[in-house]
Amino acid sequence: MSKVAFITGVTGQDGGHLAGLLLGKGYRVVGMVRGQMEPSHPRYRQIQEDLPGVELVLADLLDPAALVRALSTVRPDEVYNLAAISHVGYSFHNPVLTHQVTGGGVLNMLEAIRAAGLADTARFYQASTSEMFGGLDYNRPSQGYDETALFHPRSPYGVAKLYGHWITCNYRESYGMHASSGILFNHEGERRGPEFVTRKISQAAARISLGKQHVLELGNLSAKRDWGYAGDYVEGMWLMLQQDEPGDYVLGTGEAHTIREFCGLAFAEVGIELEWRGEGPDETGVNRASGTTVIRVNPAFFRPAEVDILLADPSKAERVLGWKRRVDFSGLVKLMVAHDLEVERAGVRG
Ligand code: NAP
Ligand code: G4F
Repeated sequence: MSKVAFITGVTGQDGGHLAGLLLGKGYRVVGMVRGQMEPSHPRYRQIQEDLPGVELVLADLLDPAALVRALSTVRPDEVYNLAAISHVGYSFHNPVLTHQVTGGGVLNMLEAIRAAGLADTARFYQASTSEMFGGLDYNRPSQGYDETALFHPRSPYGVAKLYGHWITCNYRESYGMHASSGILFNHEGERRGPEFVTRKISQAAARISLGKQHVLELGNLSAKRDWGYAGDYVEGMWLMLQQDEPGDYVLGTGEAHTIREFCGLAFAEVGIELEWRGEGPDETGVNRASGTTVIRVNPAFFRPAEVDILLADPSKAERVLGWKRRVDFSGLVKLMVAHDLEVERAGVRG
């Protein structure tokens, strides 16, 4: 009998990578989708074409009864809760919804597992985040955040995720559930949504090199992130649920780079050498060969509170899970730009 996995957020970046990984391991994979369309609707054709074999079930993190129905029918061995409002900037504009979905949604999932009678058998993964650390000076960004570092979230998203993290720990301690929390640093790739900075840059580099776009507008260029490849991180999620005991694990690379550095590598991939001129909101990225401005700052993308630096110390995951990232920073930029060049040349969005 093959194992059964239930993935919320299957239409997202990580959901796609994880579904592919689990199908490859012989799992029966059921992905939860929301919205008013039936799972057979063409909107979901992309998942089904991309990952044939993923079954879809209709429910929403905000609808507890629908979650109980879905879980009672599927009766999974492993539940991966990846669904969330996941964009930090958006969470400042819609904090109440973020609190309900990204925070309260975790509680709805845990309660639904109990109500479906699966608390003793199903293993649970919660998608926690490095945004819970926040990155203030009195914390310890220079040595990297591990599982014992202090939390100090800096956005409604980070605060909601912290609730999700602690309620997962609480259900593990209260009901003995095999509930694990992956504290994941930024991970990117060809499935990343274009609203996140790395994909916005890789798409723009491809489009500008092909003459389809002139300028890329960005916010804070000096923020540093610990960026890895999403394909490596879903392997870590799976490993967490294969352990005898549940636990919390940081996944990251141990290297942090600025948005400026990401831009420099991405534009170099399409043959544009960038020169940075000016400072603050007047800073621009200029094509050194042509003298044309290809990047400028738009303060509309600044956040009310910023996380200046995120740096991981993933040594527990490396030691206990045997997890190791395979793709490094320059490899990540290369694969994203190569993908977007192919998509833009073919004239379809992907
Ligand atoms: P993503 O691409 O933004 O995907 C989010 C998913 O959540 C989508 O499938 C979305 O479905 C679903 N969703 C949103 N609201 C929902 C609701 N009310 N009910 C059911 N589903 C809902 O996110 P991701 O990058 O794959 O990240 C996966 C998870 O890891 C998220 O929880 C994120 O916060 C967390 N995380 C991500 C990173 C990272 O760097 N990627 C790092 C740390 C933690 P629709 O298609 O219907 O919108
Ligand atoms: O790509 P971002 O929007 O990702 P952010 O805020 O780090 O959040 C991502 O990673 C978290 C893990 O640490 C996840 F939990 C979360 O779900 C999400 O996947 O922004 C990265 C940095 C920020 O400092 C932002 O201010 O890039 C800066 N930035 C500069 N210009 C921009 C832009 N971010 C976006 N989205 N768009 C810009 O134009």
